[in-house]
Amino acid sequence: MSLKIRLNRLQQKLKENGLDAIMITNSINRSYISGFYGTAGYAIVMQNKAFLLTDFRYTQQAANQAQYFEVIQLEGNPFEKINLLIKDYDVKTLGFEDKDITYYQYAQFKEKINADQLIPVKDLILNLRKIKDETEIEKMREAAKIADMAFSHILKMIKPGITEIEIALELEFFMKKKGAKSLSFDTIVVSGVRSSLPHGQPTHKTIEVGDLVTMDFGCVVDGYCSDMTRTIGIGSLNQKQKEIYHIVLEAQTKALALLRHGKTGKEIDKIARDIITSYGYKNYFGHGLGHGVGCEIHEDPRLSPVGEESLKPGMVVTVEPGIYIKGFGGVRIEDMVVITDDGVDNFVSSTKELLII
Ligand SMILES: [Mn+2]
Repeated sequence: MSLKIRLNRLQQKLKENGLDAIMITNSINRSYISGFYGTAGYAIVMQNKAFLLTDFRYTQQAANQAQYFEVIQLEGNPFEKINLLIKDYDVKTLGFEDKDITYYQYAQFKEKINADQLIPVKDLILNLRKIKDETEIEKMREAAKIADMAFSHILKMIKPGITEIEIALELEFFMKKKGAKSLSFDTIVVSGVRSSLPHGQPTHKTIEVGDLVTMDFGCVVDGYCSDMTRTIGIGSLNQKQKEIYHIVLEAQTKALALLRHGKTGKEIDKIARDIITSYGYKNYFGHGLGHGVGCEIHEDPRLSPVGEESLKPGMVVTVEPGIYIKGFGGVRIEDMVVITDDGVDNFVSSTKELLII
């Protein structure tokens, strides 16, 4: 989808919501709508026009990237230029991103912006971002592919004696070498009893025979994140470790198989949760099944007991059940998929068979 279509979708929303204009301050939303990747500026979108106000450092870049926006250079007080636009285009109702700004900024807006009404828009643009277009999907597919390659690579390095931190650093180094701009989040590597920490940070603990090792990682390509988790065994695993692995795998596979548009996040979460519950591990799966991914690692929709939203083609979500037993260890398996017209397309291709290396 081109930037033009994104802009038009937003302008349509302005009409539906009775807004003459919206002032976009969130940098991710600003680049999503305009194509401008600079870190400072205001995008002001009206029903039939769009402006990007930024300072000298970025005006040239903005003119190149934000092809459907008129670029205005800011000097000093931004409110003078904003008020000029409000006056010239007779903007009475101006939407603003209430979830993005501080109380201080809001007070400034109220005092200095001359629109009749400042209207909070909540998740207006975030809601547009939920449905990914082909170009976004390709970027996420690439980011997932790099993570897949990193997993294959790390399997060759993991052996007793290597530390969690060394594994995490190697994953990160590898992904950056393959073209990732940054990491989607701080890489999680937890082993042995520490694998019961769903979001544990890697430590100097060494990997030992009999450990479960959970690795949760992802990278950013062209502004889009990937996310995957695999748990492996070292040397040999006991019956209970194998049991929880296979329960999590069954829950993950079943939820993926039944994931399709029209279902709610809550319904998909329940599929996985019911399986884990049926084996007696209800209280050991204490987080939601998955989340949307895009420019940010955690976006809507949520696949969780509170996910009321109906899923649609083009949404990209994770499916990541887990079982975590304090003092024993844990397992999580995570894929990232796009919802299609007839099911899902899985971006992650690393095996989910229990690997004991
Ligand atoms: Mn995730």
